[in-house]
Amino acid sequence: MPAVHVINGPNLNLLGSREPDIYGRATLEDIETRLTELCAERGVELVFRQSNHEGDLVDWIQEAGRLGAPIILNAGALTHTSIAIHDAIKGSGAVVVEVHLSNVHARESFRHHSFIAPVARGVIAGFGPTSYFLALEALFDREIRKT
Ligand code: CA2
Repeated sequence: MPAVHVINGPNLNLLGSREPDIYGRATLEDIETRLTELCAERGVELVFRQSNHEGDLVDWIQEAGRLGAPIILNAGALTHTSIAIHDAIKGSGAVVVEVHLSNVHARESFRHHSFIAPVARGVIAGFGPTSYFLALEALFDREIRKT
């Protein structure tokens, strides 16, 4: 069974250190730890990555697509700008759940548009780290053979 790939974009390495009123106090490492536990309970491997560079995200999406691995993707601000990520998802055929910690629709209008949503299987936003856990649950329920 392919691993679940979690891909995080620019500035998400800062989680837990700044803007706790918007993004909460959990660090990316806290999220990784909990996702690893949830995957272990189901006997599924987790690949968890973060980069501040768009090309890394494109490479990792293509890689997951080749492996037939589902992706939980928080592309950060690239969500609202990146045609390259849109094309990578479409071209790789990867199953993607787009996630956001914050409710992007309740924030500035430039966060309301996503280049990822049209090529994602689904979108979860606004629940802090729980957005990632809900995305994993959705993948287990809909995309990954149950153990
Ligand atoms: O809500 C989300 O998960 C976002 O993807 C986070 C992005 C933002 O550009 C999106 O519109 C919504 C920003 C990630 C930056 O995270 C920081 C965390 C702490 C301090 C500074 C930035």
